[in-house]
Amino acid sequence: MVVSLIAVAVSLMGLELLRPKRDMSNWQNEVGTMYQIFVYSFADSNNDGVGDIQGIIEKLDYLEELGVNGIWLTPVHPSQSYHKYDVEDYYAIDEQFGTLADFEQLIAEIHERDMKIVMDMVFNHTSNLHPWFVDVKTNPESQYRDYYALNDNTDPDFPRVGAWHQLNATEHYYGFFSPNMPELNLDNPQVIQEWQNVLQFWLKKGVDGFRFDAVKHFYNQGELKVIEDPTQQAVEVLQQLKRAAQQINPNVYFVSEVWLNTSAMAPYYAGNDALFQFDLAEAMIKAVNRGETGYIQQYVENMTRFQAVNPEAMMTQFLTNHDQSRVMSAVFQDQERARLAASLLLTLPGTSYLYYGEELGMLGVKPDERIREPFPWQADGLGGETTWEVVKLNQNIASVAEQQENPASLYNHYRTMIKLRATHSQLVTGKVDVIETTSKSKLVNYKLENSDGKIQVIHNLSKNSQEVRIDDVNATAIYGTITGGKAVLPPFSSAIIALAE
Ligand SMILES: [Ca+2]
Ligand SMILES: [Ca+2]
Repeated sequence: MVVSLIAVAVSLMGLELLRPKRDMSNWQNEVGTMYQIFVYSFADSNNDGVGDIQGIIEKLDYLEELGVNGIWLTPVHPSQSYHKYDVEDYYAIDEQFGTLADFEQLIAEIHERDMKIVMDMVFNHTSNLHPWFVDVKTNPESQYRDYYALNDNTDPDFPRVGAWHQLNATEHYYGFFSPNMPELNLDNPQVIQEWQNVLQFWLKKGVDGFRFDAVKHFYNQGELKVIEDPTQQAVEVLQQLKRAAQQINPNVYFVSEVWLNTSAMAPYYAGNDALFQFDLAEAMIKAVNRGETGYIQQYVENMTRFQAVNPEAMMTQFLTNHDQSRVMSAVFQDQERARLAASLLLTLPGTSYLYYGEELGMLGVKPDERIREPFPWQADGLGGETTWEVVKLNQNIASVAEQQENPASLYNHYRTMIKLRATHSQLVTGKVDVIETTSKSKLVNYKLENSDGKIQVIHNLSKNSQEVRIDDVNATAIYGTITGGKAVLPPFSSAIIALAE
């Protein structure tokens, strides 16, 4: 009798009873590793050659096994391009990718795995095929005219610098990236209201956060008649969006692409939880290519700078993304250096983002299509691979299935480091204390401490084996080797050490 009552209770309350409740306020502690999916290239469920939402759902087991805590999807809205950074409808899913029901299923299955989902939001511009812009183009009385940055040619005070395109016989519109991407007038409160509605729509569906595209272009000098402080104006836009988003989810996560150097990008933290550290990414690539140890000091300085703007600033590191040469190409196809790059990325506190395929050592150099090649699931090509473009650079890359079977694969190195991140909270939330970096020996050596204790991280950026004395006699190696009171580091390797004192 008791047993059956419990069974009824479980079935009534669904999974709530069986799973620990997700604490959305704890993004900082829970989300150590994120995975960026370029949707067009990732996984194809219906053999039309193009990646899709059901394909991602089918591969969630893969992502869970890799150990990542969430995914960032490149835009999924209807769009004429393959990358879909020119949106025609912010409330729908591109039919190449599936349906709204597919996307709702994806959200549910992500959450079932205690993972998070971050959507890409392109608010700097729309597609030229967006109904607002089509109306502006075809209707002189359009109510959407003030949604865009228009210029009637006759105003002598309006310098036409930058990317202006012909709207009609007398007017131009601004589009920094392309004529197909007309830029919005973010000074128009109606536009902000539209974006607030879009965010609330997706938050009600259960999305956990947003990655905002091209934020440094929100206010390009010259696109509107008066721009006094482009940084501050962009921050205010994001703050307005945040307030509206928090009405639906108080813990909504905002991460922005502000592709500027650290000092120029830091002020944007006033409107964001997280910003991708482009300078740091470059410094980490230099660390593995040239043995330059300075990235760790840069990380610490960045944190100080960001937290001065926003005390809750989350550190957000990555190596490369869909706009840059892939890591394996950036390290000249050197396997050891690629592994070291992964180790650097995954031993920094905060949220570390991987770009799909990085864990396989995929190659990629521009043009863009070559840094977004189909993901190789199986050597026979029958694992849900996309075929929208011919694989050129990655014909000889070992597939997921092959790398999973090989304990020495790059995939398994990524997996090991991601798991360490998940099991040693200091790697995600520890306070960084740099012990030493010596450019001569090419060693990076730092401690990470939080309420769970202290660990020490050492990276050998050189091609020589090195030893580092560990004073704590009770220290134990979590990763790597300690022998006779010394951490022993082969070339381009790392050690992670639990300290007792
Ligand atoms: Ca497909
Ligand atoms: Ca703009």
